[in-house]
Amino acid sequence: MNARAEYARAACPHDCPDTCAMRVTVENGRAIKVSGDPDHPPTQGVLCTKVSRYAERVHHPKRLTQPMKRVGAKGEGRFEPISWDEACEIAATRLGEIAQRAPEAILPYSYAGTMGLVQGDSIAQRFFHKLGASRLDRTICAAAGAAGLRYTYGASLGMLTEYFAESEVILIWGANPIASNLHFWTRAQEAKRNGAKLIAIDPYRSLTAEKCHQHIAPKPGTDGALALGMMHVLITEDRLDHDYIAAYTHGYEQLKARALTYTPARVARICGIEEATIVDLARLYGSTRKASIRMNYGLQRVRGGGNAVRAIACLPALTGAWRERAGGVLLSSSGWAPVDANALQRPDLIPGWPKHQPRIVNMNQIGDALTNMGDAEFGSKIEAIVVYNSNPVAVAPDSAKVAAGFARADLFTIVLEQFQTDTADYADLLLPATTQLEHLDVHKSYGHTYVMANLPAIAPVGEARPNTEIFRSIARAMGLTEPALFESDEEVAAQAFDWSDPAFNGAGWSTLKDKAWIKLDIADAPFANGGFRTPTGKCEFYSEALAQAGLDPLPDYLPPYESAEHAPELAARYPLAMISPPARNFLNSTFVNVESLRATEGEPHVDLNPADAALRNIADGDQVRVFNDRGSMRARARVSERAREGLVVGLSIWWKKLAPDGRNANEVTSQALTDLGGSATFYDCLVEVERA
Ligand SMILES: Nc1nc2c(c(=O)[nH]1)N[C@H]1C(S)=C(S)[C@@H](COP(=O)(O)OP(=O)(O)OC[C@H]3O[C@@H](n4cnc5c(=O)[nH]c(N)nc54)[C@H](O)[C@@H]3O)O[C@H]1N2
Ligand SMILES: Nc1nc2c(c(=O)[nH]1)N[C@H]1C(S)=C(S)[C@@H](COP(=O)(O)OP(=O)(O)OC[C@H]3O[C@@H](n4cnc5c(=O)[nH]c(N)nc54)[C@H](O)[C@@H]3O)O[C@H]1N2
Ligand code: SF4
Ligand SMILES: [Mo]
Repeated sequence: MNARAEYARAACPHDCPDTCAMRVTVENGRAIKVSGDPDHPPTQGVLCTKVSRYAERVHHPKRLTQPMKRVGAKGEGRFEPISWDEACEIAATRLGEIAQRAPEAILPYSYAGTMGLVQGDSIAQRFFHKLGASRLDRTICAAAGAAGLRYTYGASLGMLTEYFAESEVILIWGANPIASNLHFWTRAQEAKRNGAKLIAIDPYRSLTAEKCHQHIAPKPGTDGALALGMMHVLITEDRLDHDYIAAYTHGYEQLKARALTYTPARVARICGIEEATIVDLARLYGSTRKASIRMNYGLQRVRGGGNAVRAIACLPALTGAWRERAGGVLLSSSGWAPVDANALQRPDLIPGWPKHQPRIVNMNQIGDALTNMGDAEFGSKIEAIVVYNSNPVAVAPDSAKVAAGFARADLFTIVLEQFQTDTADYADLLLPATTQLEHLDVHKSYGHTYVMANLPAIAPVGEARPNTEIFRSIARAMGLTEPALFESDEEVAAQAFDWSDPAFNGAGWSTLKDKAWIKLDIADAPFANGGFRTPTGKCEFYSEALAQAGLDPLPDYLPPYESAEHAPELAARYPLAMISPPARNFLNSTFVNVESLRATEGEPHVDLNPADAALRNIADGDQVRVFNDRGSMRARARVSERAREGLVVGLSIWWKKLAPDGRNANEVTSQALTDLGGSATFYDCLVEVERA
């Protein structure tokens, strides 16, 4: 508890670009209120609905408070309490035996249940590295976009959120900030009040799209073509900043040749929108340098996601929008924070490193990895999986396979959780984890440029332990002695960043701990004079690195795997494109079990266009079955123009066991990977819908 105030200072741990600063009011050892810190500029005193209810989640009657071992069948969710000593002994014996014989048969599986650098990636990674376990490619969300930015700008870098408020034109592209990036929306509204024009580019009329001046609804997965079509207009009408292009970009002539093949007429056919819409959009975008783009990850969950991000990222370098602090692109700002990943994760602990590199399993293919590995083709079998900060049985694609994998009788499964999720039901050992109010952490943000500290506000609930402490306990039970495994959370936090980086201006861990956040020192208009982190130091329209990898060095449009263009036979059987973006009151599958928030979402729905509904004799409010060759789910139909023709939208991600049919949207999504980065393709998914 902060000595100078009646509240403790915390950082929101969730996978959300806003990384809010929170004030926690504590009474008699219980958190009774969580509110947004008015002093933290990005938070401006406001939390979203979900996290305003955080005390309800932390002290929820169904919090896991004791270690447990499975007594029922896998998936049934029946457990009995055991002591921590017994739990660690079981874990140590099984993991120790496997590690001695076949370390790569152990797989850690984690994502961003907490974005904290300490409870996310530190002691856990060190522990698995020390064992020589398989490594996880953490690609379920943003890997295509990250690769797109890396090949274009050199890292996940973008505009500073503050300055969107000064933009004259804002494209909100594949993003739904009212649901998923609230504090950006505040900036966009400031801009709107100052006269800016807001345009949403989204196949779905989202909560955000309906509040913009214009909503352009292309078919999902066609954004790369739209960006190239805009370039066509910018080039043929000479709405370019030739000086910027000459000084700070690489490969303009090649990009020009590519873009000239994307005539507005061709792009209109690909995207399913009017030719004039493309031309007008490009003209408006090219008419001012104070033009900004808030891209978000919604547009990169398709085959061509990496290329689409690359194409869009080229736009402000063509028009010179990067010269203005109110111009440019923001997809992620996470690359501005100088995280010291090697210090946190210690890959050097891997036996034989760097000559020996344990295999990498792509987390999007966990269904195949758990069910097919052990066949010669797929490498040796996964014998143990340790899940923390993630709920793969609900969130990973091709869910029937994921569940089948977790149901394997011969798989040893440990789940570290706050709640008994769909995944927890399959655990052999279910270990209670603390929440953000109970442990220490440090954070960077992917939506602003502050780093944050989170200090514990209350003692752990029940016998819950921080992830770090759980891995320290198992390591101790295994008899491991490597000192890096036993560092305290604060010692780890102090190593999370490279404090010598000029962005810190001399500040260190003690400053961060004392002040709760530090604004990184970054130029207002970061690329006004170039300074990209690519090999050429320029914005790389043409990427030599891509060429060397045998990939297309220029951005292009790749039709979705599951589209009439790419798979006409599949499209004949399954003519509707399904997307399953976040519901406003859930955060991925987190909060689905908080009753007040689930009540607001009601029940699983799918949005359908009236034309598609009529063709299938479906009325608003009917129960429908959504299906393809991978599986099916049920939902209540909402028939409206929100979904463009040919589109089905199932807001997500429901806990399967809290849905009436025990299923969610991931029954139909696929394990196919994106063009760049090996990301998931949740929104590249053809289905059919029928009345149930
Ligand atoms: N309330 C809430 N907030 C969240 C989350 C949550 O679950 N709930 N999740 C968090 C996480 S992990 C992430 S990654 C972000 C995700 O948030 P965003 O990055 O904003 O991404 P999505 O919500 O996946 O999609 C945003 C919009 O893109 C649209 N979209 C889908 N496919 C396409 C396409 O092909 N092209 C275009 N142009 N648009 C498309 C969707 O209809 C949706 O309205 O939000 C974070 N914040
Ligand atoms: N159909 C469909 N599927 C999707 C998406 C989609 O848009 N559509 N979005 C995808 C995206 S963008 C993402 S990022 C993934 C998200 O997938 P996940 O990262 O798995 O996110 P959550 O479902 O929120 O699950 C996080 C879990 O971590 C737990 N947790 C939180 N903090 C801690 C902690 O400190 N310790 C431990 N041990 N556990 C903790 C929470 O209780 C929660 O159950 O889902 C993906 N899946
Ligand atoms: S989920 Fe996002 S908007 Fe909500 S409190 Fe956390 S960081 Fe802020
Ligand atoms: Mo995500």
